[in-house]
Amino acid sequence: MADLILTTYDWVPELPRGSVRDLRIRWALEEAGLPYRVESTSFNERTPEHFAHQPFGQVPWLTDGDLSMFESGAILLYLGQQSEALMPSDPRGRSEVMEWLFAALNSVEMASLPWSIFMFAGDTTETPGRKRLDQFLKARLRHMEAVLAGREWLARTFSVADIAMADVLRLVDRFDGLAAYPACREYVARATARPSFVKAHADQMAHFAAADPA
Ligand SMILES: N[C@@H](CCC(=O)N[C@@H](CS)C(=O)NCC(=O)O)C(=O)O
Repeated sequence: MADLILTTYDWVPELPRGSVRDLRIRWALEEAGLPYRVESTSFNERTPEHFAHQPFGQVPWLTDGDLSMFESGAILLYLGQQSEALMPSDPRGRSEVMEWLFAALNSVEMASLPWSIFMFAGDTTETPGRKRLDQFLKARLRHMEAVLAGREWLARTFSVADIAMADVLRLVDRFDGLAAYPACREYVARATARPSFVKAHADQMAHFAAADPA
């Protein structure tokens, strides 16, 4: 039996399927060829056991024997330390991956997530706050466009930083927010064409579909 156990919800509504963050972890596990299995926790009832693993009642979390870890970025770093396919072991290579992993979550997703919450809700009302949010995201995308125009992956080779960044940008692309940023779009297409992503995505879709009422 695999020691690595990834926990996600047993079911989610249609809208977030394909974007639930267990996908980042599935993607990394597939990329590294690490054996793992997936377990479910109830979406409708957040139990005390759920909060013991994830204090916000969210998913994903990963257990490795008696170690339990939440936050997709932390889990990606943990897995990165276990496979050169996810993060190089030399100090320079490792620091490049770490800085871009944090940039994905703390500089880009920080702007893209509030934006996508409005998009998920279908709210395009031009309020002053919304305008500021659009500008905030555009500024981040403009800089990412310049970076990605000059390189294939964020660090020397494909890494957990790309898993995080491509997943963050993928959600923006879902709402056509990358239309003016061709290098970002090509990067997302390049990353999501990897067999590891294709399998991770299909597995997540199948996992939630299996729990749909017949
Ligand atoms: N920062 C956390 C965010 C986790 C998160 O937002 N999980 C979502 C699914 S993608 C969730 O559980 N949403 C349900 C909720 O917040 O109640 C991470 O990256 O792991």
